[in-house]
Amino acid sequence: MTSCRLIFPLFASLTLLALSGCVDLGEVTCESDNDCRFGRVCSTAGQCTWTAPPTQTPIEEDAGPVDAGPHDAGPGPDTTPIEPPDAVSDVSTPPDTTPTPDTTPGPDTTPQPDVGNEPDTSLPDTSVPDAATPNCPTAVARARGEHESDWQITGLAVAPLETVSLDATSSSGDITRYEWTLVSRPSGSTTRLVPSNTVEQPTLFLDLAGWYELELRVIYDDGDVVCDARDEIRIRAIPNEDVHIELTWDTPADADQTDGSGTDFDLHYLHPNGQWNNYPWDIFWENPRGDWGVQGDSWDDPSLDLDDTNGAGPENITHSGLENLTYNIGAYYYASGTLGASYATLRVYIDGLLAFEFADKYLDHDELFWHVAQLTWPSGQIMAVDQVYDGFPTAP
Ligand SMILES: [Ca+2]
Ligand SMILES: [Ca+2]
Ligand SMILES: [Ca+2]
Repeated sequence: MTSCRLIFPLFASLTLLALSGCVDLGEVTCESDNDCRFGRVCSTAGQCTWTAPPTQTPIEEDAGPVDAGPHDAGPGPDTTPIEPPDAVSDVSTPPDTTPTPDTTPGPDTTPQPDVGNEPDTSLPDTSVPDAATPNCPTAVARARGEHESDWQITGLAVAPLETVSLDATSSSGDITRYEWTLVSRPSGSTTRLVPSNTVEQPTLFLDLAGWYELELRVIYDDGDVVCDARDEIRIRAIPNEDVHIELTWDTPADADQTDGSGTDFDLHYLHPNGQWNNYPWDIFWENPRGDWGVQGDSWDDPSLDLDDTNGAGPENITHSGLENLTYNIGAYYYASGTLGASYATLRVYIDGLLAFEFADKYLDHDELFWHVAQLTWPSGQIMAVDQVYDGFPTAP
């Protein structure tokens, strides 16, 4: 009959059909429960019916007639319902997922210690500079001549024998130290930074004509972190007289030619009217200035601007407004002490430019006179003489 499909289909699928599919229950009507089989009872309507409605009512709705129907035929209902589709994917995935989790944790755990180490090592690296990061400095070197009020940052041109002021106060950032370096200077120069090369504003005496290159280094150094910056500035000492004569010397036996003891050379510049080592026509340490040219007019007078007595020089004579004459230039090795031989160098600048140089003239001992050159004006021509005398010669 149709009772199994029309009445409690799911219950049937869970109980009766589990035995052998749909069963003909036989009776249709009843007068008492005895007329009904399979544990049914006789209803007040006279029909055999189940006493207990299926307790799986919700399942009954979910299972639906369609699903329950086809599965009534076999034991499948228990195994097939939902599992197959799920199982299919489950079955297919296990081999796939199994190794996956196996490998996943592997790489997961492998990188973990790595990742754990990396931040451990990197963190302190980044944290240290972060914690102690200074404002690293920038360097600005400036210079100013004796007669100037404005600082120069790229370069400076002044006359020789000026004392130039240097300045690092325009540098910025955290600075714990200054270092000035006299990178280059004219050959024979013995100048140095005063009072030292580690102050913010040292000075530099330009003892010779030519170029002076300085480097400023500003430093931050707290013992752990060091950073610095550099700047450079060039200073040119340009003679501003018609004639500028320089004498320097190098005495090998003098271990320190910048200290207070050393050899003594004297520069001589002779007017054709005079004799060596006599004034008023020879300009030297005893006669540092003479009234040449127009009498009473100092503009055309030569002058010894620098006299050195303890090693290396320089000595310096300048002269403007020359008469149209030939002048003589010489050097006398005045005193060697116990230091012996020395090498003398003489340079002549005309209108600010180097016109003549005689370098490293060897003088074996003191009290030798070296007649170096003749200067003819107004041509500015300079001729080397290069004669050495024992003492001063009586005539140029
Ligand atoms: Ca010395
Ligand atoms: Ca001297
Ligand atoms: Ca004069």
